[in-house]
Amino acid sequence: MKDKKRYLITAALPYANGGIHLGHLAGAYLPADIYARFLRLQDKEVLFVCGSDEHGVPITLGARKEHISPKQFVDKYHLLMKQSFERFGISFDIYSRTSNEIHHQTAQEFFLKLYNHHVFTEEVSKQYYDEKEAIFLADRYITGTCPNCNFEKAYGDQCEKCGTSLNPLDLKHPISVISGQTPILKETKHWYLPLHLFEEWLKEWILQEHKNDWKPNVIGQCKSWLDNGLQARAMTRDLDWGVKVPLPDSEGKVLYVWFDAPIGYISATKEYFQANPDKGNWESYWKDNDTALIQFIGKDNIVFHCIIFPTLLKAHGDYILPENVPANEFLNLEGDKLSTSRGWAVWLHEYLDDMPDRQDVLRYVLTSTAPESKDNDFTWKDFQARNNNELASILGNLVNRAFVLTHKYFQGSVPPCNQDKLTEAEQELIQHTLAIKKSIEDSMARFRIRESLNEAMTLVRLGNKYLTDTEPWKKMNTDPETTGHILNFTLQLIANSSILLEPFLPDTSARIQKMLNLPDSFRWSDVGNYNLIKQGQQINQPEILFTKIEDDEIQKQLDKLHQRKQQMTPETSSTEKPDKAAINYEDFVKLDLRTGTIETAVKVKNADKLLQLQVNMGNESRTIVSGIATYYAPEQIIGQQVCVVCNLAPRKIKGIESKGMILMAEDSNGTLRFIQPSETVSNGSVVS
Ligand code: B3M
Ligand code: ZN
Repeated sequence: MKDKKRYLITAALPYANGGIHLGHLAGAYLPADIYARFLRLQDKEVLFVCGSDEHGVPITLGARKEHISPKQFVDKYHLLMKQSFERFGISFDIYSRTSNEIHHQTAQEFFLKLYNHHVFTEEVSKQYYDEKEAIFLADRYITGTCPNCNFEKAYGDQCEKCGTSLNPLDLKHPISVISGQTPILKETKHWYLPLHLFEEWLKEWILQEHKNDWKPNVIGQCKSWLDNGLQARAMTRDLDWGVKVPLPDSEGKVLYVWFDAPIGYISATKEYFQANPDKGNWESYWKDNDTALIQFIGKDNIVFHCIIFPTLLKAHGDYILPENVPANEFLNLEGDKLSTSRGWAVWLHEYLDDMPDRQDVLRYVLTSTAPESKDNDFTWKDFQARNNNELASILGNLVNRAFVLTHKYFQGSVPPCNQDKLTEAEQELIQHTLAIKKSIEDSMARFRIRESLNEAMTLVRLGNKYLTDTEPWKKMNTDPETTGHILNFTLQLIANSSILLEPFLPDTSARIQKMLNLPDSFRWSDVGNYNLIKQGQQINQPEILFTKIEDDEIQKQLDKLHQRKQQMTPETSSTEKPDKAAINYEDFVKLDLRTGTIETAVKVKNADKLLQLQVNMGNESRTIVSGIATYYAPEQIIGQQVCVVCNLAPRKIKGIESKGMILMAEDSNGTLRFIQPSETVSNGSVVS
């Protein structure tokens, strides 16, 4: 890529329908962040934008599932994602959202411009319609059998089994996701983007112009789309949640989410400069050929970013095109495909709760195993090994040894280094440092971020070897001058490493530089300079950069993963739980069900899940041991009225006689809640 004046870096706008998981991070956000930091370290003009994608069927279906409005739904997940990114240290200049007014305006203006230039074709066609719910069934509102592989749960827009992109009309046995009924066909009007008219241009632009600088996996996917021939695609939908189609007579129609979402990058840029007018203007980032637009995404977004969005930009005419779209492949988890619906995911917000000081460990592991050219696997064992054997034993160890020795022999004052008497090994190390710097620059330019990190770590490995070979601890008594020289050189090497590592491990790098007590942070151009720390400079006491991760911590994570998978499995099966055999009324009235009020609640010793309750049943107080401690804190339930099975034979639980059982409802994720009268009744009332 040619050097450009400024860089606009985008990372795919995540749907506000859940949290951020490790697959998201490895796919787009972490490489984008590393790239942005790398450019900033070189004093390039950079803007890094992202935000929540708050429209489309993933949102409306999600809201429906949680029984809240789409607005409440996106508010909740936008906040969760924004906070997770912040806590993790992803260095967005702005994290916006597509429900913002500025975005609606920008997307509508964009649509109108294309409409006025007659880019769209207007077509009336038959689409599936749910008569019971009175809505058209776009995209994921409809499932059916895939015409390609016969998978029975294919979506209207894609079969997740074979990956084929579909149209609802392609599905065999279509079913409405909302009512479960077979839909009818009904006419509706939409505006289509005639992608086939751009085919030749796209072939030239992607397969010729960019054949050498885009990643092979990206070129490969684009080629396959282009070889199969492109078809017109509807840019509007019959939905009531989204950006309204800005045309008369288009009531109930919104822009297709994949039309509006990429324009979100533009709106976010506008929003940034509205808030920071002194920093420049949004147009220079979107309309000046001296800006490189680099878009980081996961592989499932390739067609939208490499074919549809560029076609929209080209058709519009005012905008630059992406310079590169470095898409990553997928990250698997413990040998299995990540799946949020099956509970097979590691959530960033939970990781940060469990390991609040280990941001850089995750950055390191995800980068070392980045799925850059093929799918890759994240395992907790590998996470532990890379922390213990690489970060702690190699990087942590080098820094610790150099600092401890400098304090021990020179009271933390950097000893002199005789620059004229550098040994051959030392001169070679300086050459290596320069070569590594160059090699990282080359790798980063090709988005080989994993390789770049490995290169940076090579210098640290060489530093360890140097220290081990020169054995300064054996020389102090006889040759303090050489000892000082070696330690000075090692500290210089550590300072150089801290610059090389900054984009990858920003927190660690800052900690090292703080330990070195350096006032100003270094720039990329300082790499190769072995006189960064002045003789006599006082350094701070060493902090342990990486503590070892023990087996039990890893086991906890594995348990959590498996538990969640088990909890999530009933979600599909709970509604499908087989009906129990029929009973007579006589059987039912055998149950003595009554209401009672919880008067005291205490945790049962040595039993995480149990609470011992005293329940006032009107004419008596009963002791009941109940397995609800995971769902309720004792103080939370005092005074609550519940339903009790009174004639259940008494049972000893953990040595306590429990007389009765509290009735609970278990929801699809395994959470238990009390069954309660809608209004307070007298204790001992019969439930029937
Ligand atoms: N929200 C899909 C995703 O989260 C989509 C990306 C939009 S980028 C403009 O993978
Ligand atoms: Zn299929």
